[in-house]
Amino acid sequence: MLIRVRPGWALRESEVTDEGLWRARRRFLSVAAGLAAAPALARAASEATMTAPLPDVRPDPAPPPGERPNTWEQITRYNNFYEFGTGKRDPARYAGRLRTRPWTVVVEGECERPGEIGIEDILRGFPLEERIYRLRCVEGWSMVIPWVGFPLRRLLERFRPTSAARYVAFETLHDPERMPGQHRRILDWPYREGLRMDEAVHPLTILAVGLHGRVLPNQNGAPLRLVVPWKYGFKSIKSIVRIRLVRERPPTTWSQAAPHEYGFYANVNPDVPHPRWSQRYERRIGELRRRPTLPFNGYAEAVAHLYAGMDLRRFF
Ligand SMILES: Nc1nc2c(c(=O)[nH]1)N[C@H]1C(S)=C(S)[C@@H](COP(=O)(O)O)O[C@H]1N2
Ligand SMILES: [Mo]
Repeated sequence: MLIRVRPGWALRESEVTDEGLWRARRRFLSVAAGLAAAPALARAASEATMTAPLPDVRPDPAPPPGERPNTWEQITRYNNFYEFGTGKRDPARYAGRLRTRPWTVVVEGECERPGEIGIEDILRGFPLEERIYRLRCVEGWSMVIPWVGFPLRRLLERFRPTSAARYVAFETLHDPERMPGQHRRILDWPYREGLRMDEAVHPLTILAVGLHGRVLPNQNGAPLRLVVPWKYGFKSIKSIVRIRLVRERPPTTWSQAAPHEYGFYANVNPDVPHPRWSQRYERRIGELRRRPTLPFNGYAEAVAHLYAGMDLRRFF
């Protein structure tokens, strides 16, 4: 969040009378005092919203060079999570009520051992790693987020996918009592996403259970959300309760709602504009300047081969 304060020294002396000058100085001093107190206050306020630390997190061995993660405050107060409202500040306000214990994820479909797994077993069962990733929203803003999670493929392995499993489909919890945004039919609930199997088992694809070394806050998709860093943010489905291994490409929420605007792949691509705006530039939350958007969100070296020979304008 940007707070704009007109600095006292911006007043030119010729603008003010003696009395005015005195008032301007006094204003300057109180603004300066306010600014000095601000970081401490902000720290206290943001500590109040912080979740518990996660133990035993292996640090990211390859953080993106030259990137500084966004703050806790920025990452947890500016969100898209339509189950709690369409405003960017709605999730921080309203997601707190969602109880994420107990929580069970069903894994079913084309696998030898369909079943379910509870969030406590997930937390115990997979070594947690930090992954500092860029997140690029289709709307044109971006952040750098230090996720805590583990590769999705580690979870899928446990259920033994068969060779018939060519895609993975994901669903968010559907419970309008706990997710009041679902009382409104703005989307076809539950929120659904999908990946091709090779995308799902790619080592960059993770399930996140935390950020900034702490338990994932509800507004960011607790207790378990997908993160696919080379795709637009909407692919990173939150608060997952069902994972289905399937033969056919599964329907996904945004490509169903507006098929001309959102495709199944949704790879970040500055060369393919959204029909209503360009995707060439992005604005990092907390900055004023625009940055050029990178192909595959900067992860081309790791993932471009997955799409060799595909027309990325057609398969957007
Ligand atoms: N269930 C669900 N998942 C969702 C969304 C949503 O509305 N519902 N929004 C998506 C969009 S558009 C973005 S940009 C990211 C935002 O993640 P963040 O709030 O953790 O930054 O979540 C994605 N996952
Ligand atoms: Mo997004």
